[in-house]
Amino acid sequence: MQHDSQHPGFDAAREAAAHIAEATGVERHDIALTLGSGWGEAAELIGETTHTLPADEVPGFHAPSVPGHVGTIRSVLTPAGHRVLVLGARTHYYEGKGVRAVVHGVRTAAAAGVKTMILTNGCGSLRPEWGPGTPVIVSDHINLTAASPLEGATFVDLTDLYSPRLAELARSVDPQLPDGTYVQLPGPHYETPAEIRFLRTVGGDLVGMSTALEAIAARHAGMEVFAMSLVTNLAAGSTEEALDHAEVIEAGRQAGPRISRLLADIIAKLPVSDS
Ligand code: 8IG
Repeated sequence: MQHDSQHPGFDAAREAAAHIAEATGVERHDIALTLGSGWGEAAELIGETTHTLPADEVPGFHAPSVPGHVGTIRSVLTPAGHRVLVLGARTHYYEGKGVRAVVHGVRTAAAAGVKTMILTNGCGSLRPEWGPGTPVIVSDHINLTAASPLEGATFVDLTDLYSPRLAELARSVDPQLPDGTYVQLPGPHYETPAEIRFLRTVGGDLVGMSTALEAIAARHAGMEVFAMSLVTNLAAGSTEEALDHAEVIEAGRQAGPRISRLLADIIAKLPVSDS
């Protein structure tokens, strides 16, 4: 798809990308990776971090407001020679800064030359057989935010939004990886048990507060999208217990080494572009 660089939000992204190029000395990045809840350590195994920038020093980025989220932007060099832009600072829709702020990282990645956008998240599971610690490939989404990162008459095809090619590549690393449909809700509250029954009925497998809006913006910016969720909790009403954020952080800690290895292996298998 043609990169729609006239769309609102891309000027800010170009400014951020210019800052990153200047501060890291890396003119173009090949891959970008957004780290969600539980994925914080994943960048360590991918390669050598050559530069770390505090997120709030890069134009348009904000330090994250949630404990367990990482507030840096890193440039990582992989053994295969990929330059990976690791976005540790994600702005969530529930922060109320607007959808442009939510997708600024994704657009900055596109402006930095990125062709492959990898989105990760922590989420609730609508399937009892996918308990905390289960990594799941996102194969489709249902966007229930009632928002879009696209402004005006910007019609973008979302068939195959989540690249089947990259999902297949991930499965060549781990054939056991399940895939599912991710539902994005605005949050910040978790769901009621009735809402979870509703989401199962309409075809959701996973539920969270990120990723769908970013994936749409990534496709619009012309990038190939791969998304992976880490189940950190069974969705509301699935067990007797209440949901709390400490459980989310704990599931991430326990699954950390496995999902980090997984991501590193997937990235290692991506072809290195010659541009
Ligand atoms: I981590 O159960 C995480 N994020 N909406 N519901 C929603 N978001 C989440 C959940 C969850 N777990």
